[in-house]
Amino acid sequence: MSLTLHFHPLSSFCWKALIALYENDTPFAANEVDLGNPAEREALLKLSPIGRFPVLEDTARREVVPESTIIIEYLDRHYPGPARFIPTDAEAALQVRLRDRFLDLYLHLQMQKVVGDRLRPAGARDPHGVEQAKTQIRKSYDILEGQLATGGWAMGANFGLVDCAAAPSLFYCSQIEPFGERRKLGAYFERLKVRASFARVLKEAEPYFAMFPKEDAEQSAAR
Ligand SMILES: N[C@@H](CCC(=O)N[C@@H](CS)C(=O)NCC(=O)O)C(=O)O
Repeated sequence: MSLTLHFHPLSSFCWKALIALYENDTPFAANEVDLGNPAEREALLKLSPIGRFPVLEDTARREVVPESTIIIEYLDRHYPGPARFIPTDAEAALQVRLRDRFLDLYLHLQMQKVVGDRLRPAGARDPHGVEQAKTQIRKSYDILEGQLATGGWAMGANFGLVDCAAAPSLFYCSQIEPFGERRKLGAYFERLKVRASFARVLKEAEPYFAMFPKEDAEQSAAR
């Protein structure tokens, strides 16, 4: 086995890479990284100076691959399985990358902003930034509601990169902002939750959910 994924089971961007690995039953070793442990943090920084996970290490090809999207593209190129994540048609691939960027930038990072604020000490919080992030999440929901079909996956019949990106961000975003009347979005999320790869990710994360930062009294009062 040449692949190791450096990850944490609660990390949404790690989920994105895990979904792709599970989709194809790609063999890999899972190295759980505790960023609170200085030695483990140092080891991750040696692999990737940005110090964030997921990071995929491939001893066969002597490659270290950071960034969830790039990991998925790398797997698609070098360890392909029945599920293909990027279409071979160049124009279709561009649309997939565009939707993946949209989900990461306008949904996933906005959710990180809201959750990250819960970890800040009182007095160093950014309620205005949190409100802006929530507004963006609602706008992004509306855009997705307009894009999604009533069945299938984000880009049609085939499960791909965009679905890997959507599942983790929608999971955590839905705990911040409910989908409300956006029925296509709600139904799509229900389909994602029962997809075997994502259901497995959620099951494995379950024992860690208590570690997820909750809103405190000051933050709920600011809502
Ligand atoms: N753009 C990166 C984002 C990775 C990222 O933000 N990972 C978070 C966990 S979800 C992380 O490592 N956080 C640790 C930290 O910021 O110290 C990707 O797509 O992989």
